[in-house]
Amino acid sequence: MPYSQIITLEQFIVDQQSLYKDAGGSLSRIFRSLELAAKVVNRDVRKAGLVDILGNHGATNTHGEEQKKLDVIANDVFIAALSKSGEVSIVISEENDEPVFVEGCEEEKYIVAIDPLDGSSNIDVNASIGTIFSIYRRNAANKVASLADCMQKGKHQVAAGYIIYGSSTMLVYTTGLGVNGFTLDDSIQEFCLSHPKIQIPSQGKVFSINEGNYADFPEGVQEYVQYCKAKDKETNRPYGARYIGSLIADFHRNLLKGGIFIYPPTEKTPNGKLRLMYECNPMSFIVEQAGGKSSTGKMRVLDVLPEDLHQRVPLFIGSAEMVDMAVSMLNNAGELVAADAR
Ligand code: AHM
Ligand code: MG
Repeated sequence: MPYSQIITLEQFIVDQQSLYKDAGGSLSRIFRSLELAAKVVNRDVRKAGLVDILGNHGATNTHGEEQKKLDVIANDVFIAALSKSGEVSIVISEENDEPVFVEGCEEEKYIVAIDPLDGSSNIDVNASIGTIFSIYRRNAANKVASLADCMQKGKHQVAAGYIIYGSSTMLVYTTGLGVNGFTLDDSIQEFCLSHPKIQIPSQGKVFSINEGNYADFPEGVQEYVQYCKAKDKETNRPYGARYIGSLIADFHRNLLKGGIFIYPPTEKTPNGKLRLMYECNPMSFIVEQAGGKSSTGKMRVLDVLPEDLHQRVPLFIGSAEMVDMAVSMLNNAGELVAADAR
């Protein structure tokens, strides 16, 4: 592409700034910090096999899971970059039990939630991983930031996005004005607009779910999986099954091509596995902005009022028609089978 046609992330954000509700430049400064951190983490991810940054760090996170070294690095890098932006009063992270209150920024307007390295079990096998972020405005009535400022419904996000460290590195984000994707051009170290105005097809041909847990799925989810695998020319079934085990990678593919990702409640994990604040809310904001849908199976994810920073919710997310169908089967379990039997 000729240099004159390149639109960098920074340029794009400056051009869009007047459209943001907060046109004071604060959000742009936060984005600049996220972009810098993304480049640093990208560099580390790319050399993960070369230097001793693979493997477990020894510590376990809030959820009792082992942290990988790269998780720790990514967490430190994003928190440091966001703290330095001067615009963020609190950073909450999937990897930290407690919120990080940024020193000297107690009165700043923004709160950022991050999953610094999602899908980290894929690091050792060189599959795609990513960073997820979500930005909220603080309650202006409170002079100083507090934990209560973090407990907001996802529909109040002012921006959300992810960076996927895949065969190329991309940053995809929304500020509520549609979804745009930027690919990192290694040669100039800039994220360049490559996927403008992303729209998810209303119907896809792919379903993504960890079918190994089938026996533990609710009846309605089992029925939906059977529906996806059944032959039917008219509706283009069976659908393809694609599951990487890295939410960002599965989500990103479905966003571009159409499809549904499900992490249902199971017997072992009645609220699913994914975290509301760090994974489900940002992805839900993005998918809705791209014309798709997201549900816990009972309600719109973005309407869930968080009770705990690290709470989990079941997730049905992707192409609108597929999510509608899956949720309706979940809630009408047994009826389809009964109807078939008649
Ligand atoms: P992580 O935050 O510890 O990496 O876990 C989240 C990941 C998601 O990326 C992925 O969708 C899910 O866990 C896969 O879980 P499972 O292996 O149970 O299918
Ligand atoms: Mg995660």
